Order: sequence, then C-alpha cells, then structure tokens
Amino acid sequence: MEATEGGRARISASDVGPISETIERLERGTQTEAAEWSRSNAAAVVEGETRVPGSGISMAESPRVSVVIPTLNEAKNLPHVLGKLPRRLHEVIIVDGFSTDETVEVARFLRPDVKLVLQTCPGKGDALRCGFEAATGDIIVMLDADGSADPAEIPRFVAALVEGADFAKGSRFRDGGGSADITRLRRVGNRGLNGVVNVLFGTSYSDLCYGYNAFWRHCLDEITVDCTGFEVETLINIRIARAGLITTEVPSFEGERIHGQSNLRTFPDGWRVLRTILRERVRRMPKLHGERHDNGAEL
Ligand SMILES: Nc1nc2c(ncn2[C@@H]2O[C@H](COP(=O)(O)OP(=O)(O)OP(=O)(O)O)[C@@H](O)[C@H]2O)c(=O)[nH]1
Ligand SMILES: [Mg+2]
Repeated sequence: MEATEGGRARISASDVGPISETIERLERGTQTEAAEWSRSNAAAVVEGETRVPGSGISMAESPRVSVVIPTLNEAKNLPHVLGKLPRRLHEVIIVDGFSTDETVEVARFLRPDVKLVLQTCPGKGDALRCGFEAATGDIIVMLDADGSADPAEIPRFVAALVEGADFAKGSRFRDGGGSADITRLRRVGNRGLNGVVNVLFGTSYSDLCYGYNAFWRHCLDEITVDCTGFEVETLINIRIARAGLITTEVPSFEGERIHGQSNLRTFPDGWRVLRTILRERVRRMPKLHGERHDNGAEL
C-alpha cells in the first residue's frame, strides 16, 4: 500500500493482502464474517436479486436504486453496513473526504464496485449534497454508515415509493419502529422541533431528525441541499412538504452505533435545526400545496 501526502493509503491490486489484514485487525470474529459476507455480496450484485415486498417487482428490473452513504471515520462500521445491503442495487455511493482512518480503503476493498465521492466541505449536509449530485438511480436512499440503520430495511422504503409516495421518510416513532441509540435529551429535542415543524408547515411528521430516508430522483428538484451540517434532514423534510410531495413514513429501527462516537453535538446542532426551520418558514417558496399522507392525512 502506498502512502499519499495526506497520510492516507491508496489501494492497488497488490494491496489486497494488507487491506485484508486491516479488516481482520479492525474486527475479528463476527465482523470478519460480515466482511466476508460483504465481499460475496458484491459479487452477487450481478447475480442475485431482491424483491420489493408487496409490489411483485424486482429491484433488478425497475427502479434503479442508488444508496448514498456519508462516512466520517467509519472504517470499523463499514463491514456491518456494506455486508447487509440488498443485492441488485444500481450503485453504492460513499461520500467521504475528511476521514482520518481507513474508511476509503475499507470501502473499496469490501465493495470494489463502490462509487467514491470526495465531499468539498466538512459536514453531513455537504456530504449528502455531493452524494445526490453523483447518484444516477431512479430512487436515492440515504443511509448512515455507523451501523445504526439496518440496510435490510431498504426494500421497505423502496416499496413505499413504488406504492405511490414521492418521499419515504424513516421514522423511529411509528408503530414497528424504535431506537436503541437516541438519548432522552435528543428524543425530547427531536419531539419539540418536530412539533414546531408540524405547526409551522402543516405536516404530521413523527420523526424530524432521522437520517434514513428514500425518494424518487425528481424530488431533487425540490430539495436543493444548501446547508452543510446535521440540519440537512430537517431541510429536506420541510422542502418536501412545501413542494406538496407525497410522503409516507416508514417505521424503522435505529440500533446503536457499533463503533466510535456520534459526530452530532446536541445543543449546537439542535440550534442549527431550529434556525433552519425558521429560515425555511420565511423563505419565499412556491405556493403551499396540501400534501396527501399515506393514511389520507394532510402533511
Ligand atoms: N462524509 C461525511 N459524513 C459525515 C459527516 N458527519 C457525519 N457523517 C456521517 O453521517 C452519519 C451520521 O452521523 P453520526 O455521527 O452517526 O450522527 P448521528 O448522531 O447518528 O446523527 P444523525 O445521523 O443525524 O441522527 C454517519 O455515517 C457519519 O459517518 C461529515 O462531515 N462528512
Ligand atoms: Mg449515528
């Protein structure tokens, strides 16, 4: 493996040995199994298929699904995430740029077909913006890389879109969802901010600040991401609602981050979310449309 100026190693074919050792060093036991699973899964992308539950369609036929995964020092978690991705995805996009661990090398090793995007500014919002720009699928799935979001739920999000939603919004607080990760303080903050959005924008969201969502690519026209940080989900949710697009909430279970620590800072980032809500409220937008919810409620 050859070192680059930034101290980051660059992978080449002859590096499979060292990277393999890295994977094993990173994670022994079950994690190594996950890495194995991931490598075979990458090959199966060509051969296997995943059916979209209830829709009778194959993800191999239509639609093409792009998964956008922002990463900041997630080398140890990536085997868990990439190893559980459904087969027959159109593309997997990792957006990095500021990791100081071997995130990029591990991603390339586990998933040789990964599309690697280097973000231009720090922050999850900027990473998603870059990932959306690079995505070429019909459906775009936003997935965290910390191991908390279960990639096996992707077909459920796709099914919600195939069944008529423009935006499939993950929710930890719908029946069937849950979280082992959210702290009491963040739960209270999320509920409060969620309530403010529902009042100001006439929505009936149940989980404002959740990173697991999917949408048809035409939604990109409405959700131009022009923020850099963790307020990005709030911005997207508000713009989707204001554009009058149909949202279905998909129950989702958030596990614990497997390795490392959250990059979210409760108070500064909570403040950024609140500022975003207020800014969006006064922003001149096209006329508000009533938006149908899956259960007929207005969003
Ligand atoms: N590329 C990139 N990814 C980031 C950045 N900050 C966070 N991420 C990624 O975004 C995802 C969520 O970040 P976490 O640190 O787990 O934060 P969290 O507490 O789960 O916050 P939420 O995802 O908003 O609920 C993880 O995959 C991170 O690696 C960043 O600056 N750049
Ligand atoms: Mg997290």
